[in-house]
Amino acid sequence: MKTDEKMEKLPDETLLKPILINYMNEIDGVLAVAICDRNGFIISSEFKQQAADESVIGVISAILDSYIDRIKSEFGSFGNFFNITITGDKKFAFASMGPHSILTTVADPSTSDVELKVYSEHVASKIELVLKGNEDVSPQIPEIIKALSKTRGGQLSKLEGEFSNKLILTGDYAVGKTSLIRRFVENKFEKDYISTIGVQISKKIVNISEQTKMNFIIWDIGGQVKQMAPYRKKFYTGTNAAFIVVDRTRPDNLKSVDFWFNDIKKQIPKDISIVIVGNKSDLVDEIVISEDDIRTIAKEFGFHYILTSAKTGVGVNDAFLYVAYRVIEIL
Ligand code: G3D
Ligand code: MG
Repeated sequence: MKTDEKMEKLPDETLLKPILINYMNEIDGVLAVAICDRNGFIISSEFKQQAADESVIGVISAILDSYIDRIKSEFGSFGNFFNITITGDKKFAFASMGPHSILTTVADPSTSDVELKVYSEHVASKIELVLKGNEDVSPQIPEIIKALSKTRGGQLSKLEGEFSNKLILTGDYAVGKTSLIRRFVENKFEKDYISTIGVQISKKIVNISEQTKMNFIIWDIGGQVKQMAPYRKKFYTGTNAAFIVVDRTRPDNLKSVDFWFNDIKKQIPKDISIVIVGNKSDLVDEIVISEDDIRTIAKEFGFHYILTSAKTGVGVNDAFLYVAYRVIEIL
């Protein structure tokens, strides 16, 4: 591993560092974090004070070197993955959410696996966005991630199995429902278009862990579904989770949360996982619905929210992964 090469090719390090530092400080047991490319070259790293020991980077390098070949053969250059290994008296978590990088986290062995997984997938998604050239990636960890990381008593083993999740996207016309789905299903992509009912169904299988698959069946409501009563039932039947998508640049759009929530409740008697998705967050100058506004209404209704941009990809993986985890818990 050539750690000495890291400074030369690092135009993005000023954007990466705050993300790493924020992440490291969020979980007590984390001692060090490093971003490598898919060949194992270290792009950026950070250490907690008590672990400010250059030997840690040596250990990361050594472990990654032996791990990289396995990653390449198992996942190719594109597959996302997450893995935890215990070596000596340290826990190592590896997460990759795209072709550019692998996030390695070195933690105390007592650190919760779920916490490591949920946070490092989130952070690895952000790093990919930065490496793709996005400059407006916030280092803040959204509350949705914090809430998720506390679930399951820290045990990933409880997640084993193959799961199916019918997720519906609700929200007014042109808030970005179709764009969010496109962004999420991007690489592995199968879709059926059922034009007769004005609804588009997309599928995507996500490997939650080596033992766990989530089969997303995503229903995209057409603009006319609001009026087409006979089709609404079909749209809602068997749903496990819903997004209520809001366009943050439209002054009155937050009011529609009430409409869509009531609509969901009328059609689906059981409790399902609902997330308010505050979309078009990239349009900074046009935003009229603040995070505070969304947080307040989410609290009122008792569900979580996330800020996204289908355009840049910010928050999109988080939104979908959140419902994946929640649905596994509910099932
Ligand atoms: P809908 O499926 O909810 O009706 P669409 O919405 O996904 O069709 O999106 C409506 C418009 O908003 C589209 O623009 C789309 O490109 C845009 N859009 C969706 N999400 C975002 C986002 O996060 N940021 C920005 N800047 N634009 C977004 P057009 O111009 O094609 O109508
Ligand atoms: Mg649409």
